Amino acid sequence: MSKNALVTGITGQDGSYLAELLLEKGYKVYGLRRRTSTPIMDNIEHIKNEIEFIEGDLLDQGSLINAVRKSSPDEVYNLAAQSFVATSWEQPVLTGQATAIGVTNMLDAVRLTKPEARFYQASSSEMFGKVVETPQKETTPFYPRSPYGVAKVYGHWITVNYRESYDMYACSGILFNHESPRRGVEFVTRKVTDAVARIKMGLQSELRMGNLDAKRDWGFAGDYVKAMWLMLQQDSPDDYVISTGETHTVHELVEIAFGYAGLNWRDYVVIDPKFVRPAEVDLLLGDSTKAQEKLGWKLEVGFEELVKMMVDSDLKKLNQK
Ligand code: NAP
Ligand code: G4F
Repeated sequence: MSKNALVTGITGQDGSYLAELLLEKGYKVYGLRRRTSTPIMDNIEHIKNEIEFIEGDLLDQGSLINAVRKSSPDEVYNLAAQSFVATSWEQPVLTGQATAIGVTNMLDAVRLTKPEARFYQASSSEMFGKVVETPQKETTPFYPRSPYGVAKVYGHWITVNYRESYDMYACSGILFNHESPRRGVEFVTRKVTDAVARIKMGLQSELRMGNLDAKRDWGFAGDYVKAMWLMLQQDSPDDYVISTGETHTVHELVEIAFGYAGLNWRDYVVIDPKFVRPAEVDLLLGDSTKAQEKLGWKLEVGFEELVKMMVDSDLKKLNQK
């Protein structure tokens, strides 16, 4: 018998890779989708006919109950969120409503409608913020540095709380930054690779950026969604860090991306205070030993390969226009 999965955030980067993985595994995939005036489904255009969409929003409890009822899921992946850290200072309340309270709305919809469904919460390394130890692992205390990070800490603990209060199979995946050609263009990796392609094609002359000294543990989204699935296939629910165990500066990212296209980044990158954040997360470096040992999860794409994949994809997109 095939399993049913309900994925929130299906139009996003991770939702698209996870939907592909679940369809490959024979799942019936239901996707929660918000109604938008201009429907953009670039990430899932190629699989949209295989997905059953249910209209809903994390802010609308009734729509979530309806989604769980309609899909009768064996597994629920809660990926939806206001996920851009910089925006969380511009819209802190909305970020709290979607990224924090939205998790309770989803957990409660599952608890009331199909409590035996397995639940995955998309937690984040942003929760470690001003890190208190390096590398960061499951037991590292949180010290969030943005309204987004604060909201994710709430989402993490409410997931743990529902597991402990109601004996639900609920897992929190603490994922470090993961990227791909499907990453939104406002995030730093894609902002850089998109600009490199545009500059190479003569469509852009400079790239304005913020803090080049920040360090991140960047992996490939396609590898990370496999960990989400593995977390829901275990005998008992638990929380796991997913990371590469390598850290790189934004500066290195810029150098590799421009260099790969035969460009010197110094000729194009301009530091603009507009992109510097009110409070920064200076260093993220994860230790995913637990996931490797207990889930058998492993990394396939390394940092340099990832950056080159994204530059190639952005060049290809422009060449097709
Ligand atoms: P993303 O590309 O920004 O996708 C976010 C998704 O959430 C989109 O499908 C969006 O729908 C949906 N969404 C936003 N607000 C919603 C609401 N109120 N109701 C219903 N849907 C809503 O994010 P991602 O990179 O795939 O990340 C997936 C999840 O993992 C997020 O929770 C993110 O915070 C978390 N995470 C990401 C990373 C990373 O490095 N990528 C690391 C750790 C954790 P629309 O298309 O309609 O906007
Ligand atoms: O790509 P970013 O915007 O990602 P950030 O803030 O690390 O958050 C991402 O990863 C989290 C996991 O740790 C997720 F939870 C979250 O949803 C999101 O996916 O910025 C990365 C770094 C920051 O230090 C930022 O200050 O790049 C620095 N940066 C420097 N110049 C810039 C820029 N970031 C952006 N977006 N744009 C710039 O021009």
